[in-house]
Amino acid sequence: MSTLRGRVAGLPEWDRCAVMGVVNVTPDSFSDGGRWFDTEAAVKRGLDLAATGADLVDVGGESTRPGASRVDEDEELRRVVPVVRGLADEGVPVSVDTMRASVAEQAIAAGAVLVNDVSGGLADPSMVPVVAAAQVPFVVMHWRGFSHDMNSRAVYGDVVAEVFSELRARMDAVVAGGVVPERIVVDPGLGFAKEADHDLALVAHLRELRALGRPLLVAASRKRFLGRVLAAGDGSPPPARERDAATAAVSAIAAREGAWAVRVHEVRPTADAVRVARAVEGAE
Ligand code: PMM
Repeated sequence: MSTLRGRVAGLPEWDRCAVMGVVNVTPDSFSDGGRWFDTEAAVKRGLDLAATGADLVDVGGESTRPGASRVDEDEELRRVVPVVRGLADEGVPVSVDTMRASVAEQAIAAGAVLVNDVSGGLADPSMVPVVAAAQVPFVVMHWRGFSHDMNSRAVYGDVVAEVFSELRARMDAVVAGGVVPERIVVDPGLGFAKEADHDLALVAHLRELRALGRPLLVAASRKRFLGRVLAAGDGSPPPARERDAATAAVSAIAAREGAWAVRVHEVRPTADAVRVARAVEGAE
């Protein structure tokens, strides 16, 4: 079982694909921006997600939706650190979603057990040294540049092969920077410098990404490619909050393909999906 999904040093080992619930402490994330934009509401949301079946809660203070501009550092710290502390104090395993080393460092001090950097350490040269020194697990996501113009970078000949080799290069750089391989999680970065067809191809070929040799995190939740799959006859996509059943469908597929974890906004349908996938696996 652990050979299928892999193990991440420093984190519990679940007997199925883990569920990471999302709390975006932002006014502008594309799927849930503004809903948990004060500390108390955000902590409560995280506790609810844990109670509904989240194994980890991912706390972020910067929107990475296409076109988004960056939040300043003090504001990101102000948003994220008290929420991390509030959840960690309640015993929830917290991951921090940030591209800034200072935010990662303070979140770790406040109790975060994992750093989820959508830039895989590229956005801030201090990130890898901070993660290496803190000896916490690190999510290395496939990333080609900041959100403000990432759509222009969605150009691939063979998206699966290119994401694979770019992730391998990032993993090597992160290991060279002192993070031990046993603490690395890889993520194809669905929706980041990718069109819907690229995202679908990556979901179809998750098994190949497992050949990177590290546990795989898949974050499809409510993303644009699902909007396109679900679009009405006139091409208009359903709003983000009406994509949770589609998200759970991807969670079941990802779990069957051996993903270590899936990152979702609405936990319950995905918690059910990964349990079904586990039961089917047990019946093989
Ligand atoms: N996507 C978003 C934010 N954080 N982290 C990882 N590891 N992988 C992702 O694909 C990812 C992420 C953007 O989605 P959101 O703003 O709706 O949370």
